[in-house]
Amino acid sequence: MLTRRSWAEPFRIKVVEPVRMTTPEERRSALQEAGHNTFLLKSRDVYIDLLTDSGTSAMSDRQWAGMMIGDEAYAGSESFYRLEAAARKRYGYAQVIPTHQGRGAEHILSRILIRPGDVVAGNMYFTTTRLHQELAGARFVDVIIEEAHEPASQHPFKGNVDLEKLERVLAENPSRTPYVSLAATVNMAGGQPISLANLAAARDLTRKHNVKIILDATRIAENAFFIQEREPGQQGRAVADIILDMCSLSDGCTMSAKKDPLANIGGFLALNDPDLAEEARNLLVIYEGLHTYGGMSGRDMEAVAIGIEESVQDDHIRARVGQVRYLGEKLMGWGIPLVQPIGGHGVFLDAKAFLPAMPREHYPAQALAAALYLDSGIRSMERGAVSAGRDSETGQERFPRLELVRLTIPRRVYTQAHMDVTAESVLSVFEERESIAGLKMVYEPKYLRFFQARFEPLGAGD
Ligand code: P70
Repeated sequence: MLTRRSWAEPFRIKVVEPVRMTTPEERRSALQEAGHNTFLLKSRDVYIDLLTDSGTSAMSDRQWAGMMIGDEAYAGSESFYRLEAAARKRYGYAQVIPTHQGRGAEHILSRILIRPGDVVAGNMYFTTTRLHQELAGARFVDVIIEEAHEPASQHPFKGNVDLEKLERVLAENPSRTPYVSLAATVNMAGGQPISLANLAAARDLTRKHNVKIILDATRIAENAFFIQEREPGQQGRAVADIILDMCSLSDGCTMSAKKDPLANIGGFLALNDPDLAEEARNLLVIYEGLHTYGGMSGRDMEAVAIGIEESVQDDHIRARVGQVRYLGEKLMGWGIPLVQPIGGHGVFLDAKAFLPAMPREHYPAQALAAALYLDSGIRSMERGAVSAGRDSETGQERFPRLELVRLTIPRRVYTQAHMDVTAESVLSVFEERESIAGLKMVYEPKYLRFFQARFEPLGAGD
């Protein structure tokens, strides 16, 4: 008897992009040239690119057609009004402020809401989000539940806020907490969702303290899918309706349109308060562009507007998360240590469990990402100590409990056979894991060091 129905894609392929296969020698020299940092590899040297799901989606025929009708007027572009209408309809906020990408929105938001000495609480940090909060003078406090830091924990909503921790932060910093920064899903925890009930409880708590909630809605459709699947009473509801419920429990959001909304570039800040929106638009014209383009071209805005619509369809999101889960379950079946449950946008290998003998100071996740590239030309991303960087006050290196390698799946780009090849390469690296050497950092940039840092393998004498 057939007991399960597969998640097959609700599309067929019309255009393909050839990729290059490389030899082990070519990969060895490419890796060396890149300072053992997958961010510094050239795309032409990569076979399956799982660095990120950001700006790497395959656009639909409708999005490409929309590009042609993009209105490139400097002011009052038709494409902006279509983007504004789509964002209002699907996320429910009154004010939509376009930005060149997510961090543009984070910058403007941090500047209008944060005063030096403030505290921002959130469900785990994200690199660019926290840096903008810190640059505006705030200190970030993590209030995610403990389970989020444990790769093997099966908690269905590892993105949830620990309400006691949040209550403590709010009580200890009266009128110094401008907003709580909540991500859906939580990238650094492994693409883990927050539940509607937890979000509602956080909303009740922050209301009492007169504190706003700002969502990072970058992957909210994936979060809504998990709510539909796992949260009592939510089965049978449309993902689009769950997204609207989530947004209604907040005062605004930042969005990177390079993820959920299936565009190659773009983003926005959305707010309900018209006065705050006015302040934001004032800064926007300095840093991003006029309030009817915010750093995007007309055709980009058109692609985002259409992408938003496509991203909230149940069939789309089921197949998207289904593909990620296919890869994760295959690896789990072979005993590869990874973050469970499988997240929305990628499979996160647990580098500490993969390389248990390697000290944290030798950057096991960075070393594992390099080894995987060497094996097969698959590019992944370090999400551990290198990403966490240094404490902005003490300058000490931060060693987060999670030391992960992210295999991030671009939307609508790779096939099931690509997932099989990826899984097989991870298995072969796992079988040879004793031979993986640790790394030392030989160049460290001041901000967001993971993007451009360089490493050298440690020899027997180090
Ligand atoms: C990734 C990308 C971007 C991102 C995000 C969340 C939850 C905001 C943003 C910023 C790109 C990236 C960024 C920093 C380090 C590594 C990779 N995430 N919030 O690959 O949006 O990139 O448009 O400015 O995930 O996860 P944007």
